[in-house]
Amino acid sequence: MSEKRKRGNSHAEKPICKYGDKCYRKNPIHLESYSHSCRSEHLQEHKRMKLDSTVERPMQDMFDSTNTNIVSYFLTKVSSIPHKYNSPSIAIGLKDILSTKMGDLKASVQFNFMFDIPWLMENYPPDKRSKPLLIVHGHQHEMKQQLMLQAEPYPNVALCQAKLPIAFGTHHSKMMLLLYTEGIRVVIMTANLIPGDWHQKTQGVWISPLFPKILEENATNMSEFQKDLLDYLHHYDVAPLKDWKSQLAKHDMSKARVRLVASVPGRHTGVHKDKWGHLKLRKLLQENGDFDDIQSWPVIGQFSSIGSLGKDTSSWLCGEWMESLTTTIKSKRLSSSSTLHLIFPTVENVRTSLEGYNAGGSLCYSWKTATKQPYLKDFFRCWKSDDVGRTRASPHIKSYSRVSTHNDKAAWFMLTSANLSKAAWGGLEKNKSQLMIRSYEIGVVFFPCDYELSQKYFHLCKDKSNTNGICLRLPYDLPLLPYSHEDECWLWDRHYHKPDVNGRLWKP
Ligand code: GNV
Repeated sequence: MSEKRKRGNSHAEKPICKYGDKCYRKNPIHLESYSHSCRSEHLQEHKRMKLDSTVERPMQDMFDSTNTNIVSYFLTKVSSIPHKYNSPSIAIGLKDILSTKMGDLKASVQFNFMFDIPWLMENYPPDKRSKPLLIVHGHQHEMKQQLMLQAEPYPNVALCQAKLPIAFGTHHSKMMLLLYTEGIRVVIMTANLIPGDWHQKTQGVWISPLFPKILEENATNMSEFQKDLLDYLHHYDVAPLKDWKSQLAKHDMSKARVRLVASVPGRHTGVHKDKWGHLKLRKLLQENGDFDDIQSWPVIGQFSSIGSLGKDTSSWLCGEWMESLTTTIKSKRLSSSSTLHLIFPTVENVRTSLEGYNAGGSLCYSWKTATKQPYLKDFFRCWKSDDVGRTRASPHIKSYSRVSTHNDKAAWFMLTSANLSKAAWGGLEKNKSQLMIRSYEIGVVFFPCDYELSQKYFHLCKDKSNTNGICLRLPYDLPLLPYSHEDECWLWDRHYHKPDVNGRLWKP
């Protein structure tokens, strides 16, 4: 920690405590020497919650970002890339996430889209494989039957079906709740619980700090993150998650340095309208995106599936969606100068990926949809990730960010399950009075001010050498690489005749 960072804001009478409302050193001497005033509700004066003194916390929690200046999300380990790109500072595997080093597991919940239950069980430590495991999925009919068959040999595994009341909705959310004797952790990620998603793809994982148990539950002390998470779980309206909600409420989540942006199916109106999807992100950006100089900064979106986005850019993409993603505290209006870049793999990206054309099975963009929205071509950029050694690890990560024109700073960064679709982010209906969402999604947004009050930007660092300010490692390289004249975007229902790295062709 540099002295510069410790001193904080020199304009204030007292230096600002860098932990803000999350500071737990509210003793008189500390309060005398540091200011804890903050601007948003999230940074309000924090009332100390009673910690359960009987619970021992590990000496050092590497997922507690209090003591680092690097934004704490991880990529999944990729087989057959140089070791340095799978180092613990960059990458994590499923076994690592579920390991006893993270805590002494008592019970867990896995929210996801795809499951291989026997394989998942093998990734839990041997002595934890009989602990209660709740699987939250969105499958019906044959898919549900298959899942039940998979779970049958495991008496500790319970299934919970999420309601999908609107057509074409899916349960995309990828989240773990890990209850330990020491506390609880929340993991939000982009990988399905199948081996192929953890082998050679680029995936993102956010792991919360260990949230300690509190003696007395106090709803008024809850962080926005915790309230939003409980609100999200509330929407499932199922008995097993009610128990988990009360468990979660008994933990102190004030150390989570992220905001939650989730989607739940429904037609959301009134006070509920800006709780979900792109309107939730818009609300967060109104509260936290407070600077003038980012008006011209481009938005970069990056995803593995593309839905039907309407007949022209104004239908949704550069209308309501971009309006949300370009929101700042001072302007609710879309600034005309904002550019949008959309990273989506080219056919050549897929052909030369570690998996070859098989990677294209997780890149869902159909010819029929693509022909209806030729305007997307101009926004497309190649997948390139040399900085983290993942150019050939096909992206299944979804991220959204606002990056400076000079490619050296970012105003915010979002890691989410949400692809580029109206089903995921929501679409305004009825004269903008309701937001219609089909799917369940969940993601986290990182803001510099949640790391250090005085910080307006993340510095985009290739390594740890830049120690001033807070570093963010993007999953892709900057500057972005435009499509060449020969490049076409990957469409998973076309034929490709040029052999891939495994000598195979693609005939879906
Ligand atoms: C292949 C995925 C996800 C997700 C969702 C698919 C599909 C499909 C096909 C992969 C996938 N959908 O992770 O949420 O047909 O929708 O990985």
